[in-house]
Amino acid sequence: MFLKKIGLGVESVAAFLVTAGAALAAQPQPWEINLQPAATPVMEHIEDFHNLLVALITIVSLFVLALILWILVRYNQRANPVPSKTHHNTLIEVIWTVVPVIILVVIAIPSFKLLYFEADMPKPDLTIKAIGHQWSWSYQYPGQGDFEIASNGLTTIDAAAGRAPDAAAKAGEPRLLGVDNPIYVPVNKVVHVETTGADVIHSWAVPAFGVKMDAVPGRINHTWFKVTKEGTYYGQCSELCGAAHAFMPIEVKVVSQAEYDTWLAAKKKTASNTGGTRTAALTK
Ligand SMILES: [Cu+2]
Repeated sequence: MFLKKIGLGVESVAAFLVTAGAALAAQPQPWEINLQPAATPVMEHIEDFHNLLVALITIVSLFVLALILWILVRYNQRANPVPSKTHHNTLIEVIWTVVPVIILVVIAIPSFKLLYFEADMPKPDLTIKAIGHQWSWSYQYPGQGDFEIASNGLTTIDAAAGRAPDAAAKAGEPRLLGVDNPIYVPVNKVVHVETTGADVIHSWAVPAFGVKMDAVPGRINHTWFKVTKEGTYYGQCSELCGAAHAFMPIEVKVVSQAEYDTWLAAKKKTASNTGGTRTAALTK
């Protein structure tokens, strides 16, 4: 309850500070100072934890500021010409040891709860495999059709340098976030994500899902998400992976089960193994 109250407080202040008309969107907004709206239970927990920390940091900072101001006013040379030679005060020493310990325990409990919640994947409804390449993502849907789709960013490094047109604007997609071939997942389903890298370490991250998992060559990492709202969600590679690191975005369309089934059927027929040759060694 306490958390929820603080959460609401922080969010409404943030909403006021940003803009009155900022719509909910799964992508960064101009002048945004808060986290992107949560689309999964994991991200809701992360938000709660973040709000608790912001409240604690604010209280501690204001308290320290008040102490400093008090010292400046009360104990400056003019106000206090004869300094006290007191040292050691058992009560104060106990307080300044015990109170920080209590604060750390208050932080540790929800922190561990969150870690376990993230690590405890419910029984997955489907698995997707995200493979990071220099510099794009490709995806496989193990057990749901033997296909692989390549997902290339629409804003290229050449477009950003002014050497080529930016296809993102033309496609009605946000700059640096839109891709030519978004992946689809069904709403309210537990999606198990496997990540790996084809060349160097990348990281598959979608902020609204509360998901960020390194994609390491020769390894499979696991994470999961369950999106509760249909929509388009954007993320980016979050491990510095080379010159075009900023140009390998992630776009996930969260749709109804029926729409997902239609997409999957179409992909099974048409998706060529676009990334197949590059990742053949990895998929065996
Ligand atoms: Cu990368």
